[in-house]
Amino acid sequence: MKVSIVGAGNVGSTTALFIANSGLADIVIVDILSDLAKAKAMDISHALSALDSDVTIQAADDYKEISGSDIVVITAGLARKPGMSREDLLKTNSDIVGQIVLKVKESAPDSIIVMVTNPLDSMAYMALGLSGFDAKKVIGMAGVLDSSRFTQILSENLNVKRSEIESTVLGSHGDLMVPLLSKTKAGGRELRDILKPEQIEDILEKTKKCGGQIVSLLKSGSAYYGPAASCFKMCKAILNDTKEIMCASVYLDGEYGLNDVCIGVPVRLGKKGVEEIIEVELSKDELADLQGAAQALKENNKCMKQTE
Ligand code: LAC
Repeated sequence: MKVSIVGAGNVGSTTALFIANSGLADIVIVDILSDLAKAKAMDISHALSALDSDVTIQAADDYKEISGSDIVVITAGLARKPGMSREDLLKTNSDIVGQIVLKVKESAPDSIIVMVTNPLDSMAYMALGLSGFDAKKVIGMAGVLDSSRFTQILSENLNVKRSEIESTVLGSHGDLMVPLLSKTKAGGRELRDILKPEQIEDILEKTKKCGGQIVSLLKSGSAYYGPAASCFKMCKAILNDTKEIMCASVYLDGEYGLNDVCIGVPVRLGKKGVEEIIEVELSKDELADLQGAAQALKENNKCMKQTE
């Protein structure tokens, strides 16, 4: 199996390390800064040698090298600076990602695109339009990350092991994410049975803000271990054809009453990409929040089209 990663920054190279370390696939790293890609590939190859792994990792100057990829992970683009929202990156990153998608279409037309660049729901939507790929084959990474963050914060607050928490986060990756309280359980119990409404509100707020908090603390760049691990989890489900259910940003065509938008919902991932979009029952408020998030994304997508 082969995974190509576009963008040799922190998210791209850490994703490469996770995938390489698992022995799941051979890896190609592409970056406009070709020395950066070379350095990361070389360094990871030394790590693989220390770990007695036989998968290969190489840097590529030319997109021809990504041909035959099962998955192309796109992480290239600017990260947020302190105080910026993900949406502030819309114009710059749509220019960068647009060029990349056209090259992926040409060199790896049978691949599945996993989009990581922010604002990722809009980048996934654009990638789908520009590539002309089947909608099953363009998948945005965020639901896994947001659910992982929600789980972690619940675990800290409730002193319950992460493995005993079930959480699901839908919607867009940003302030309009929609954590499903009706589907969240800790130690087998519903949140509203163990927490006061204001405590739940505080945890939800922390889940929404922790990506921005990491940006402020780092002072340069944004989170990468969490995003890379989430991306790896998705790639593993696709390459191993596990049909596991996780949340991801995918194109909706009527599901949840929504159309013409890529947004986070539960999906089953396997070798065809999105094998199924799962329509879970939502409370009235959750559905209204999901629709609100979709509306905001459509506005962003419209702005992106106007500036193309
Ligand atoms: C974050 C960025 C990757 O949430 O969107 O950390």
